[in-house]
Amino acid sequence: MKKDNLQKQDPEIAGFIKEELQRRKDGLEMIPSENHTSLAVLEALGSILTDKYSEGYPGKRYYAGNDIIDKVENLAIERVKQAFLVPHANVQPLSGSPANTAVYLAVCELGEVIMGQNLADGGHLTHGAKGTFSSKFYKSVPYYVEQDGSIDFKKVMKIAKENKPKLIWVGASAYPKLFPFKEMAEIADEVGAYLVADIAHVAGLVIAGAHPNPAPYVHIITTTTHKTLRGPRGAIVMVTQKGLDKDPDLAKKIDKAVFPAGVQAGPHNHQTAAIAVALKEAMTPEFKEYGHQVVKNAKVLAEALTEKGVKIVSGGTENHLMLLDLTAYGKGHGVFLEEALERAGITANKNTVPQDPSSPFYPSGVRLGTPAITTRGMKEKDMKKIAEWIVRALQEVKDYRLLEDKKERVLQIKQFKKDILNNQVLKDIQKEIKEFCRKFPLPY
Ligand code: DSN
Repeated sequence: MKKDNLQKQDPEIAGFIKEELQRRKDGLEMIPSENHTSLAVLEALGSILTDKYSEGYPGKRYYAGNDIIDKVENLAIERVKQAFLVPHANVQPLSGSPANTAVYLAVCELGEVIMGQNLADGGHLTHGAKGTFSSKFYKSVPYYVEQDGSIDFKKVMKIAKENKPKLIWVGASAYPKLFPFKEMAEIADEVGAYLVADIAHVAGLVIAGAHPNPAPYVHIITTTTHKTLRGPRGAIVMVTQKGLDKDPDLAKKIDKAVFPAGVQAGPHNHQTAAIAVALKEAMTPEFKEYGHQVVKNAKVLAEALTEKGVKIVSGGTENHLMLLDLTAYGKGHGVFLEEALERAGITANKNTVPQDPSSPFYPSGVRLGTPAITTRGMKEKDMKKIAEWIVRALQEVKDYRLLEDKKERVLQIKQFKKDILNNQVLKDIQKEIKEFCRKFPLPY
């Protein structure tokens, strides 16, 4: 196949892709749920497999012409089983939220009680957050994280015993500690609930051996494939042996909830192929080293920030991410630091901290992660440099205070974004980061 077709046929889109590539080259991607995929993954993702309809599962398709697609999907499934040590996998969910929706459809009746980590305490929207389908269709009873960033399992047990949930989630989007599979299993088993581990954030670390595998403790595992796993956008639902022991039909129920009775029809075969490629990469010794380096880097970054007086939720990190607690600079300060970091060439995201005095729209923290910068080859000494840049950026915005009045606040942020464009210190940092990034090429 000839190259440069996009440039000739649609230079506008081709131009935007080049711009985005340049943005990534010049800056540090530190949103913990993002990464840089390999060229092999991108090739599979951009392949002709996207053209094929294949509703159903290998050997049982609704359309003809799927013999090759069956081979792709079967290989992806086998690799999931090998990587996570599970007896059943569905690789068709288009992304994380549909995967989690399929789990509800498989094991819960409408209105039944479910439990998940509170959204503002790092949980995910689909784990029962207010205003989402998961709290409208089910009775959501959240559990909370203490101010020091830990979970009090006695309190969780009490909530579970009082409410008798059908399903409990373990795993979160902004939790800097190892996910407590064992502790949550004791609670779920006590009340007879299905325990589902959402390991979207740490799936790559699990395969690398840098985070415990939930398989022995939970009944179901869900994950996206594009975070620490470093694959394409997509998701997987797995059923463990413990899950099959609890309910021998669980695998069938999950498959049916994905298709045909649930969340989607035709799978994205190009995506399935790219997931398979990512899983093969993730089972190499190089990836094992990568996973451990991600965690080492995060720990060094958290320590360096702490030394410079930045407060980190739970005092550090045990995984790939950390939460900067900015409550000392007033409510909702994450808004200011996120913007300052972006201007300086560091992409991170504003985030709530446990028991945040503000709201998820104006949170009081910033979430930082090391998966993408580790993919570029950055190591411990580089983390110390990054900590210095973050602290310099923080100095520039630490005196801003978010206004209480909602209308005034919108105007304030608009003006702040304009003003910050002219901040010379942030411009200097951006230049330094751009220069620094040249030593760390992207995989593409
Ligand atoms: N949106 C993903 C994240 O950033 O963590 C999943 O919640």
